Amino acid sequence: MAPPTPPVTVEARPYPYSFDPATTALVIIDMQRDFLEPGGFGETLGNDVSLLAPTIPVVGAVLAAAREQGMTVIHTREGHRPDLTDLPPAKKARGNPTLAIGDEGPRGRILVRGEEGHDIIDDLAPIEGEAVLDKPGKGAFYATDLGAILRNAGIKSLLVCGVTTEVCVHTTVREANDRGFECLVIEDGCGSYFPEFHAMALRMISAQGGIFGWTATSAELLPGLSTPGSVAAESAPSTTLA
Ligand code: C5J
Repeated sequence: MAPPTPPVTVEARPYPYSFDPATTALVIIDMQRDFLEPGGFGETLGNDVSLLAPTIPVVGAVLAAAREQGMTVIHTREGHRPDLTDLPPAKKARGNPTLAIGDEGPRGRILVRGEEGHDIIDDLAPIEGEAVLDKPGKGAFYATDLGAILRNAGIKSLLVCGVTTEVCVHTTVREANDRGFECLVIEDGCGSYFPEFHAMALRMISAQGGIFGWTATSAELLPGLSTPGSVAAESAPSTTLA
């Protein structure tokens, strides 16, 4: 029997976060062309998609480290069935976009499964053995088998990154928190079209002693992830309100 993996401890907010890579999954939220590249859903809503570009190398580095550790990796994609039967009329109508969900755009039908725009960007393409989870909503647990996948793999903790911080990342972290998972959100591995929402969304996670979980930068996380068993400088748990 393999010896138990020692926990990794990283500096984080509101206090250091410990996790065992063997029981931790990296969950990458919606790094799709529709959100990150011109001509997709994000842009049709009037957003500047270039604001999300800095997340790409960060998520790439965390993904590489997680793969090296043999961690469970989950990719999610927000989108709908081609017949749009899983698209609530309220979601289709909202946002006053130049192109609505299901309309033909430069990268295929907007936010529709199977279309070029719906897929994950090339830089972060999933590899064999990594689950790709299609979700019709903002949260990755809603109407998906994510809970079953994590439970069956013995996962207790999540490292979460992706876009956008205050929408799909936040909704997923809230859902995960209510299901008993410990979540660390990778600050620079998340992005928003609204920098102020990004900053506040991160603060909301770690506020009140970590009401939804922890946040850390990739610089804080990666050294521990590259050498499991390493322990970042330990400091006493803080109960300071953010
Ligand atoms: C949005 C998402 N922002 N992936 N989706 O509509 O955050």
